[in-house]
Amino acid sequence: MAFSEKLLQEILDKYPSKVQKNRKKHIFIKNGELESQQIEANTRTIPGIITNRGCAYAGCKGVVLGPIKDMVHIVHGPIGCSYYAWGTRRNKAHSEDPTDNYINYCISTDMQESDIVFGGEKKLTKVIDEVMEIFNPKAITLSATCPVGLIGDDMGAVAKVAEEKYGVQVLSFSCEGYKGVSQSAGHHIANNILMEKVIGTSDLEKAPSKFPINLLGEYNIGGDGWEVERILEDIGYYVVSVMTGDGSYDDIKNAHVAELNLVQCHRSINYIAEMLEKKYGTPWLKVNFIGIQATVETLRNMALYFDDEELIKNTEAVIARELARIEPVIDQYKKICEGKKAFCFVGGSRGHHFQNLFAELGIETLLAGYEFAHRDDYEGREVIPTIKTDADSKNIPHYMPEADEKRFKLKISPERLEELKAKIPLGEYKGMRFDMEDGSIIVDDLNHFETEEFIKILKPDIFTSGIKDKYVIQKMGIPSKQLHSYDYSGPYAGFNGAVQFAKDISMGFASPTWNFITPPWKDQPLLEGKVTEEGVA
Ligand code: CFM
Repeated sequence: MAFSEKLLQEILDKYPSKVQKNRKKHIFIKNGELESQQIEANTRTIPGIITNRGCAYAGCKGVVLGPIKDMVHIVHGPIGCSYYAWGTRRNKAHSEDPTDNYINYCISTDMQESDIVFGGEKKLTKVIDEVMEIFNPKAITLSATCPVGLIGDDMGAVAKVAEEKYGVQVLSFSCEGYKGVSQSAGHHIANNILMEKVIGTSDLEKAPSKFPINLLGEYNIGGDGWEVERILEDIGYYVVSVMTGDGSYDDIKNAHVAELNLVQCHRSINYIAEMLEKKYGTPWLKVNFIGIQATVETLRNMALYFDDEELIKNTEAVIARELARIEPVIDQYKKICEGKKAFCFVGGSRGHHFQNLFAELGIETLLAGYEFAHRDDYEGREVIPTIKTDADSKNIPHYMPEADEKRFKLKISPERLEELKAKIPLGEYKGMRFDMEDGSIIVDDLNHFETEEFIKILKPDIFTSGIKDKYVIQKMGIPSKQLHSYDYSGPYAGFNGAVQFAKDISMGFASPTWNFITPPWKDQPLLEGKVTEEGVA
């Protein structure tokens, strides 16, 4: 069923007028005839609406820092902030030296009432002492949770004393959960400090091999990063660092020697990409390893950037070999998937990236959105100068380094850069809207009420989202695939990942389970009502 402005209005009509006015700005139906369609994003969720969003601490410690395997990540806060972030993101890591891989640990200061009343700095110092005694890591991060900011513990001072005492880097992150409006604030905070204090701190002046690249915004969920590295190394690239999936502190220190930065998740790491360009003159390329054609295009764009005959030859050889291997398998799954309709709602970049994979399997994306992305992730980076900073963004520090006098080096000539920019997304991201079909719906910070309403009208065959709505959706008789954690599966990136994804969602479609579920609206009378300013009508 095609969606219309009228149907959208019917959903919105159920809200009180103030809420309706607000939510209207977060939803649009793509209309390619309009040059621009502005969306409101990265603004505070209306109090009372239970949003899918996380917090600044989740974005900083959970998303960006957590996957760095050889640093110990200490959470300063009550235990719940640690426990509920422990092991759920599936950012895999392995290490040559298993004693230098702390990924499975959960380390918290376990603040109690007395720490809140009398201050928690002493306890934090004690935990650092214990961590040094037990693990003796090469570096530590400290992440603040909400109460730390409220009581004013000086984590920076504790970190400084510990650094002097132990001679290892102790990085302090003021990522109290309430900062900003979502985990997006935490990404920015983590990006700033990694850039300021870690990246470029090694003595390495030149990469040890040809075609050195950094892979930014790839967190190795379900092994995605490993599949991408397999392909890149097969072609002949040298991966200096991955930020931060299966990431290593020492590798991140060397990131300045790369000649190109690849940006997979634009939302969480575009800050570092920009800062690396400013400080070292390294351009960044928007890549996408989700989807077969997207992967192929990314590999060709990279080869074009380096413009090396051998590399181009290897790229084509790897593409041809991989396609010959996976296409017959994908074709089998396509028979099951063809003609299906999807909703795709994820955090900040997957809501866009997975649409390619759906399209390749013959699945149309009817509705997509992000929990916490910014306008540029929907509308393209050209809107950045027009984005107004509101009060919620003002407590997130903005950091931009100067060019490094010794190490700044243009990797390619300005003329060549301009020439390339016309062909490949160098320093450019066009956003989700650009790739979506006319008539499809784009929703920012989708909530549970809207989820149910859109499902009832459009009846998708699959809904890819997260744990917070998975079971509501499945009880409505619709298969739901988690695209944050990939449930228990993965990888979904690259060539092997595309096959795994096709297999997993085909199983979802083919399962007879759905025949045994009767959605509530099929046999229960529905109470229809409106919430108005005066109450329930
Ligand atoms: Fe980037 Fe991510 Fe995402 Fe993200 Fe996340 Fe994630 Fe995500 Mo969950 S960094 S924005 S903060 S791609 S944890 S690996 S799946 S919401 S769409």
